[in-house]
Amino acid sequence: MKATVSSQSAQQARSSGSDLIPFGEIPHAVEEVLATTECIDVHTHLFPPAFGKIGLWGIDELLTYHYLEAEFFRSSDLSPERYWTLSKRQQADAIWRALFVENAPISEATRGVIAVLKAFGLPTDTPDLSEARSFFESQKLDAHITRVLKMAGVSLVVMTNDPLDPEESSLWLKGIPAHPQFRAVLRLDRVLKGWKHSGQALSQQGYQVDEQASGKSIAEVRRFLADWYKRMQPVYMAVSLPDTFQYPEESIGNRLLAEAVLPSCREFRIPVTLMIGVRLQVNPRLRLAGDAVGRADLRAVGNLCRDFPENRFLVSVLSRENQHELCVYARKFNNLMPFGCWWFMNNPSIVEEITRERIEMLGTSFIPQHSDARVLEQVIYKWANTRRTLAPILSTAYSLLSADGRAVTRREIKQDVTRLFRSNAETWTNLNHR
Ligand code: RAT
Ligand code: ZN
Repeated sequence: MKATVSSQSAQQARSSGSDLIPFGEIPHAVEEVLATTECIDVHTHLFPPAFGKIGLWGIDELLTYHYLEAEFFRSSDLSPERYWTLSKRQQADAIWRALFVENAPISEATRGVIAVLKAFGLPTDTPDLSEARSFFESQKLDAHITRVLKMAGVSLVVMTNDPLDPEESSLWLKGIPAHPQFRAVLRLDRVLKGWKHSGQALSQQGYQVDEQASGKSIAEVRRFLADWYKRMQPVYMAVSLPDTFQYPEESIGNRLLAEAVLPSCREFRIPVTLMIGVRLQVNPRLRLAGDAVGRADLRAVGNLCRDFPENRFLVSVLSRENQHELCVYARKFNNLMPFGCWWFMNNPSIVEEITRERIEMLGTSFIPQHSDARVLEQVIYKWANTRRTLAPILSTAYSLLSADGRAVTRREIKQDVTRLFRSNAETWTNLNHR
């Protein structure tokens, strides 16, 4: 990765001494740059209005976020089976009561709801949700999206789009109007991890594949990827992988990855995103909230980066124990871009640790965060938290640099934050080519 923006002007400013920041003013300068630099959210589960009900927003969705459902069952006697029979509104009421009224909402996910309510000037401590509900019900979605993204300091949102989800694929097949602030991602979990079913689904879409993915199946999967590439114009292809993921290893998924997905990514000049470390459904009673984490063997990442030097890999790992190793692999392979503090990692104490480690080992050559938002308004608190956590980390980095003998300029800070929040994503994906 090369430094991208305005390094010449930063050097000019440095040599004239005009823009140098006095030591004591570094924290303020960093905060100011973080607050005024819009970011690209490289992985979310958000959708623009054209996707209808698939796009989640509003107070009831915020409260029934699966991160909160997992916490709810720790503070309520209601069984999951009973909970799933309730309406969305009843579920939200039950969660509000258990986690926000009967207990102080001090966990990361509960504080997030409070921060969203506060951002809209709504009450944060009422026994019921009526005021919040009438506020959200009165919003027009298009304008609300624009407002929320502005409040979050997000200029562009990258979605997660599943070509084998019947509800979603029928929308794509009819044709979806492009939205200026959303970009697609071709998500391939079903194709790479459940060939038994997905092979049949591909057959139903007219591709001549067989159960073993043999014969002309690989060529047909490539045709499938090419058709969906044309339809979605995705900025990358993506898959989430279990902690047991190995490469090389003989499996249909690995063959499809090596012989279909990676060649297609090369052809379309887009990266592949690997999200590694999920232990699916350790408690199926909790449904979406029932997944856990396991430490992965990152030799697989090293092997892929080495064997496919013409491919670019965006990688996020779910286990805390894998984070340092990922940085080391990124130092060995410049076709590897670590990104985000994913899911169970997205807590301030862990984000802080991971981000310090990444800066110390990689400078600014990584993408520090994505929101993973499933409900629109979550971008408000998730990006506020990212900026809040990054501020002291960057201040410390520049203060150490200054103490070691080199003062920083405001432009250098701007350039670094722009690289972290935008340019790394822009140069790695085809975000700007549409
Ligand atoms: O963080 C989450 O919401 C998880 O449920 C997953 O969706 C994960 O982010 C993924 O994209 O697989
Ligand atoms: Zn996700």
